[in-house]
Formats: sequence, structure tokens, C-alpha cells
Amino acid sequence: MRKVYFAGSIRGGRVDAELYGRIIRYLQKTAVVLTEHVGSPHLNLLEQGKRDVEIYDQDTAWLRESDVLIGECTCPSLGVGYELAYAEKFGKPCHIFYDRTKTQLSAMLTGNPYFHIHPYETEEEIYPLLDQILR
Ligand code: 6K6
Repeated sequence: MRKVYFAGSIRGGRVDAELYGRIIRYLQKTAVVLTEHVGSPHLNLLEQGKRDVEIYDQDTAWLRESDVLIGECTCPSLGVGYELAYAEKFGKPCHIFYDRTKTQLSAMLTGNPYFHIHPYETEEEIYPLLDQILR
């Protein structure tokens, strides 16, 4: 099965955490999601005891190991922006989703033709696109 690095905001804000969880559970039907914790409602508990250096080392290793990055970028996150640039450097395909009724994506993403950008208006539009990406 293909390995997906799912990227979503953590310290950037957790308003969309439940959406991340639904996307991750959908992806897990046909792929391995290396970053399941990004959709967890209990992240604060999980985070206790982990040092930032360990988080960085683990996540960059998973990025190098992944086949594709899928990011939900409606809630802006410095960490997700960094991960996108890191994945690009290692030649990983990057798919970026965002709700265009809620936000305008950074020009540093929309202006880079390397990224596959998927603006959506309703959540239901996301799932058939995920099917195409994993096909
Ligand atoms: C969670 C579960 C266990 O330990 C934790 C601690 N925090 C993080 N763990 C794993 N990845 C993280 C953590 N904090 C940020 N990240 C990575 O950065 C994720 O892969 C997200 O895609 C991204 C979010 O960045 P911020 O800047 O919004 O925190």
C-alpha cells in the first residue's frame, strides 16, 4: 500500500482537526497514513513528553519515506508550509487542499507550479479527488 504523509495544522490552530480525522480515516481504506496523530482529538495528551527535536527528526524521516504528501491548508501552519517545501526538495508529489470560501492560500504555494492545488467549497468534493490521487 502507498504511504501518505498527511499534513495539517497543529500549533497553527486545531479548528479543522475533525476534518483531518475524517480525511485520514478515508485515506486509510486504501493507503498507509504515516501521520495519523495529526487528526487526533487527543493531541495535547500525545504531545506530552515528546521533544521538538524528536518530532522534527521523526516527521522529516517519514517525509523521506512517503510516496505522496496530502495537506489540508485551510488553517495556515508554519509547520505544514515547511513540510511542503521539504517534500518538494525530495521530489515527493504534493497535493494541497483548502476551502476557498474560508481562506486565500499563500502565493508561495499557488505560485509554485510544482504543487497540485485543489480548492474546494464543500467537504464532499475532497473524497473523489483523494481517489484519483491514490489510483
Ligand atoms: C503529537 C502526537 C505525538 O506527539 C505529538 C507532538 N507534535 C507533533 N507530532 C508530530 N508532528 C507534528 C507535531 N507538531 C507538528 N507536527 C508536524 O507539523 C505535523 O506533521 C503537521 O503536519 C505540522 C503542523 O505544524 P504546526 O506548525 O501547525 O504545529
